[in-house]
Amino acid sequence: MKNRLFKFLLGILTVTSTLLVACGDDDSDDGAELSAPEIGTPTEITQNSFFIDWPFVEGAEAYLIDVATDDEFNDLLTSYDALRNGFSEITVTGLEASTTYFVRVQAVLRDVVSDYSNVVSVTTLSEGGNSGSDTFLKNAADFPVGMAVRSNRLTGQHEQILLDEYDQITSEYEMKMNIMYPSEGNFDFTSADATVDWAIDNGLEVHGHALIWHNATPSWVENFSGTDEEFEDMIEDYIKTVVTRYKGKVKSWDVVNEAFEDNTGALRNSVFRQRMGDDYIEKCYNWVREADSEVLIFYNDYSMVIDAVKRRAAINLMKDFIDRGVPVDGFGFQMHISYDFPGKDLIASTAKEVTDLGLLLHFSELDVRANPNNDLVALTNQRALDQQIKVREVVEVYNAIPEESKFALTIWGMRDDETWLVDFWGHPDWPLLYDSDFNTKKAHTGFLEGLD
Ligand code: 9MR
Repeated sequence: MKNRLFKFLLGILTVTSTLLVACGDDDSDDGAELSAPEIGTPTEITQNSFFIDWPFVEGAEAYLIDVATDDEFNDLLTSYDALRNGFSEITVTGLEASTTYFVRVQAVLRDVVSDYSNVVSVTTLSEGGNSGSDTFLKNAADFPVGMAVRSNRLTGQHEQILLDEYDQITSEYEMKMNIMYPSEGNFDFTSADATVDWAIDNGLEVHGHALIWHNATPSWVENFSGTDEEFEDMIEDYIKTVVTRYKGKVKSWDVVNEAFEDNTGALRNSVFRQRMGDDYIEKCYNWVREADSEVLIFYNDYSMVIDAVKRRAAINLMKDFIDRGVPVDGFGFQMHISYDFPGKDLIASTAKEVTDLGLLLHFSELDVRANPNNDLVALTNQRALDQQIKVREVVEVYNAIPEESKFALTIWGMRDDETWLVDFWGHPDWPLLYDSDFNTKKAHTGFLEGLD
C-alpha cells in the first residue's frame, strides 16, 4: 500500500517536472530517448483482473498499455489498445475467466515513444465452474490429497489450485518450534494462525507439522539454561499450548519428526533426548493426547522405504507403543524420492509393514527428483515421462493399501520453482506436479493414472 502511495506521489512529481521542463523549452524533447519499461511479475490475479507494474522510466510523462489475447498482439482488447496511463502500474480489468492475456508497455514523452517492454502473460483464474472436474486430484482420489503450503502463498493462482485440487494442507515450515516459539515465554502464532484459519475458512483439513524436530529447534531451546526438569516442563507447556490452541482445527500432528539416525537406527542424540531421556518421544505423545483426546498422533521420517535399519527401529518403536498403550495413530513416510528409485515393489512392501501394525499411513512429503545426478540443465521430455511413471507407481501403491489405513498423500510443494530441493542439493530440479508457470506437468497426469 505504502509502495503504491509512494509511486503515486513520484508519478505526480515526474509528470510535473516533465511539464516544467517542456514549458521552459519547447524543443526540450527533441531527440530525447526513452528507455523501454520492464514489467514485473503480474500479481493480484483474479477471475477478471490482474495488476502489473514497472519501474519509472526517466523522462516519461505517461505509458501506453497493450493487452491482447495473442502474443503477436493482433487481438488487442479494445480498451487496452495503447491505453494511456499516467503511472507506472495498472490494474487491468474487465477480463474473461480462465483466459491467457499478454501485456506490453511503452513509455511516452510527447511524440517520443520508447521501444516495447518485455511481454508478460497472465492466465486469469477459473470461475470454479469446473470444480467437479475429474482431472482435479481431490475429485479423482478416494483418499485425501494434501499439499505443503506457506502462509504467503494462499492467494491468487496458488489459492485457486489449492481449492481445486487438495483436501488437506501441511504448513511447510511455519508450524515448527523455531517459528512458533522463537524465544522463551513468547509464542508467535501469526503465520500458523493465518494458515490454519485460511484452511478452515475454505474447508480444507490441516495436518500439523512438526512439534518436535531437531532441525527446527530454536537456539534458546538448544542452549536452555535451566535444569533438565525445567526443560521437560517447558516442552510439556509448549506442546500443550500449541495442541490446545489448534484443538478441533488441526486433525493430526507429526509430534516427533526424524528421531532416528540414518543407517544405524540409533535414537538421534537431540537436545530432547539429552534433556528428557530415551523415552522423550512417548512423553511428548502423552502430552499431545492429554491436550486433545481426538487429534491423531503421527511419527514422521524420511528414507523409510530405502533405509531398512532405520525403518526397523521406527517400526519397533511403534510396536512397543501399541503394546504398552502409548498413544499413536499413524506413521508418515516422507517420500522424498527420485524418478528411478526406489522401485514400486519396495515401496509397497515397506508400506505394508506400517499398515500391518494397524496404523494410518501418510505419504507425507512426496517429491520426485528428476535430476538427482545433476545430468540435466532443463527437464527433458524423457525425464518428465520417467517422473510421471514414478508418481503413478507411488499413487498406485497408496491407492492399494487397505481403506482403513489411508490417511492422506501429501505433495511437498506446488510448483517446481518452490521446492526445497534446489537449495538443498545446489543444482536444478523439477520434482513437483506443476511447473513454475502453474501448468500441470506429466507428473500430474501420473498421479491421476495411479488412481485408475
Ligand atoms: O521444505 C521445508 C523447507 O522449506 C524449510 O526451510 C525446512 C526447515 O523448516 O523444512 C523443509 O521441510 C522438511 C520437513 O519439514 C521435514 N522433512 C524434510 C523436509 C525438507 O527438509
